[in-house]
Amino acid sequence: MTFELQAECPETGARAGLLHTDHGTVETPMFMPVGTVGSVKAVAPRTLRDDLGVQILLGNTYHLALRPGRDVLRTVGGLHPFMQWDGPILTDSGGFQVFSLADLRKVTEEGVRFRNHLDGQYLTFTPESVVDTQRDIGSDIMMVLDELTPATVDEAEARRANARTVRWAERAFAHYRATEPHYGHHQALFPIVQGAVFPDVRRESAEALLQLDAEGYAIGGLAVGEEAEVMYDTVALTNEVLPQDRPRYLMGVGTPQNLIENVARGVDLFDCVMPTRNARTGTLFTTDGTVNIKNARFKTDTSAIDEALDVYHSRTFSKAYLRHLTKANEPLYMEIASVQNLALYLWTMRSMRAAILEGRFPAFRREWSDRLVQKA
Ligand code: PRF
Repeated sequence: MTFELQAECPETGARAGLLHTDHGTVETPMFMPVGTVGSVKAVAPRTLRDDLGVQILLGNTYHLALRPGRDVLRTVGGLHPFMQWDGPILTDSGGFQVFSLADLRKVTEEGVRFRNHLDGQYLTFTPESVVDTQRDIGSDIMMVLDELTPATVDEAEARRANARTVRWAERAFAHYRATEPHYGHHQALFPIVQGAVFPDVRRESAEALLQLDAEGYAIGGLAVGEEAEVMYDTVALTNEVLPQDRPRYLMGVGTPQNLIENVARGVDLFDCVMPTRNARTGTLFTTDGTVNIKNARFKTDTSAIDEALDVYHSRTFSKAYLRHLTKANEPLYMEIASVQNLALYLWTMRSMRAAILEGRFPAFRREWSDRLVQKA
């Protein structure tokens, strides 16, 4: 995997680049739709690629290890052929999901033991086992197991958890370097910077992980309840330590405004459930701002969902029709709303990339950062 930096905004930290993987090139900055169990909910891979311009998907090791499980994944040749997506795939390690989904868990130096949310069986994830599972999945970018802390931790606890995350990353890399991919394509491994909102712990984390000489770095532990400005400051100071010539991935972020503000601070890759999850509760992200389509004012609104986006679903169906489908709980509403929200996210990323390459990112940011989250 190689990362080619193409342009940097002279006034902000924004960058445009190309991330070359064995499954194709990702134009950065880029957003990765979440395909937790091997499907972006309600949207087929062809729509993602051809209609939306999606270039890379995210999958979850935690869910895929439980179902369909490692034996099935190995037998079918990994996730790419199984789900009929031949572009790049990044998998999260399961660290975050164990902390948010499993009901009982015990973290030791060895790893994390937990009762899974599907059948209640006890399982253990270790830094080594999650690399092995991601080898079975065949993701192009694998993530290390990390220890998550709640938003409320104090500095001493953040330092202790981060020290363990660093030791786990060292074990993951030793195992990674001692094992081979199963399916012939290269798999990168990214460590995850933690340290909550404490500048010194963040810097210690990033500096320690630099020793691993990884192909890219992730920033975790943010968007867990802190103020947006605190997230932005933490991203900015972390990116001062991370190498210029490697991609930076901010995990689980965020609103369209969060994407713009973090690109301005040097982030290259994002993933978030927000566009697809919020679609299923009726929240639409549009070029006119954010709305809930169930609102009575859309009852007879025959205007297109989002005329400004060059996407079939956005231009063809009316707001009144999507409101009706949503209120009637008709399955088609999920597809239309998910496609609209992903279209807006992908449009935002493409627009930022073009603006960075053409030297007008600050103007784009001024025009759109607030506008995309305003109530339309
Ligand atoms: N670690 C991992 N996955 C994540 C996060 C993290 O900190 C976050 C935090 N926003 C989202 N997904 N492994």
